[in-house]
Amino acid sequence: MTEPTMTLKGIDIFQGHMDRDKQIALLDDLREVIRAAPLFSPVTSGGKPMSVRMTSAGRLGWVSDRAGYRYQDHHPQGTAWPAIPASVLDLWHDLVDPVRAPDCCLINFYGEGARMGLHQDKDERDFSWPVLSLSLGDDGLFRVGGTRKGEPTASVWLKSGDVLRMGGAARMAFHGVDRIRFGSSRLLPKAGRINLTLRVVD
Ligand SMILES: O=C(O)CCC(=O)C(=O)O
Ligand SMILES: [Mn+2]
Repeated sequence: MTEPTMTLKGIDIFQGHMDRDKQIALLDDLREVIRAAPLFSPVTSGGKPMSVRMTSAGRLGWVSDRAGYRYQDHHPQGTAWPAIPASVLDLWHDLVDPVRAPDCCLINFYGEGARMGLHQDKDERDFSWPVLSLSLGDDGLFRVGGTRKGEPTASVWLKSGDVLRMGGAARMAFHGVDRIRFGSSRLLPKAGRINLTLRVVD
């Protein structure tokens, strides 16, 4: 059993869990996913553009547009989402469950100035499974609070190769990314940060 290198408000963090070769292999697989399911720029239900670009792999993908937030079985272009790469599933099976696979791998791309406000991951029907989050590329300042809005928060810089597991009470913790250090990593040729979240949806 792999032990976390630290915990932050109940979230298990595995710092440096993916070595450079694993990160490069993952990136190669993600390029194929993004070729089949291009990154798109979501808007909130109020029509406000989100600063991250995103896409998904798996049976279900997460989308947000004027009709609201939801999981659906196809990319906004109409095509089915590509399969979650085995290189990604391996990490899930290692750190979450050897048998059950996640339904969704949400892929967020943070360019210069992109961030993600404090939120809960609560569009899934089943909250009993952890969310596993993989960080690639530039450093991101991750903030986590409690399960209610306004509770004290704590922050950690997530680096390329770090893996985070939000399970138990921390499954419903508010969290977000305040900012990235654009250009801090040389993994992506044009800089930026990629975050993958693996989720059981239903
Ligand atoms: O980018 C991150 O580290 C977090 C992403 C996230 O919270 C989400 O996609 O729901
Ligand atoms: Mn989230």
